[in-house]
Amino acid sequence: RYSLFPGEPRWPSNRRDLTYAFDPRNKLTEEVKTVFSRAFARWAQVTPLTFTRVQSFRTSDIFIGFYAGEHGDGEPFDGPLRTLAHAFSPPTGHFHLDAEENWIISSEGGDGVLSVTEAIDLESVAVHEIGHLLGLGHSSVEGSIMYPTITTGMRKVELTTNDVEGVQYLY
Ligand code: TQI
Ligand code: CA
Ligand code: ZN
Ligand code: ZN
Repeated sequence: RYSLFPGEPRWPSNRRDLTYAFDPRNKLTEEVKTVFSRAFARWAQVTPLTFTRVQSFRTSDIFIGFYAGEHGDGEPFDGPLRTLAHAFSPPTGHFHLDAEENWIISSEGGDGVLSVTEAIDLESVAVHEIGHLLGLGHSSVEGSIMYPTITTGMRKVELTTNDVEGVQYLY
């Protein structure tokens, strides 16, 4: 079963067209930014929400950045592995990733088994964290995107029925 945050926070009905921006200090490549756009598209497909990338980091709804260690929100990152990323419940929009992870971008249609150990698939984490940004907590259904486990080198990006039910309850 999916879960929600206490009080069931969600983006309000007058804010269904959401914008996102990357922290300009990160200087991310287009390849990395494309991974996030694919992750947002998976959620947009099953909800009335849209996600548009904008340039202005200050005025967007969702703020994405890679940071190392303490980065100003009292939830420091911890170097390789353990905590990989965190996202806050709506309508906060902060989505932070640990800059010290060995992030990898696996190809569409890859078999999900990579020889790189201790590497974390960026798109898999992005799809999971966007679930949190939209108001989903963790799911008890093994294999769902919101199930709280991920294996290094593993690609898990397809929403399951349970994830879709959760987000469609909210929106
Ligand atoms: N970060 C945790 C997570 O996103 C942060 C967290 C812990 C959390 N408990 C929470 C967020 C409750 C919201 C509600 O789950 S993490 C996974 C997992 C992490 C974990 O770095 O541990 C993924 C990041 F567990 F699902 F695999 C991404 Cl996919
Ligand atoms: Ca870490
Ligand atoms: Zn943070
Ligand atoms: Zn989580």
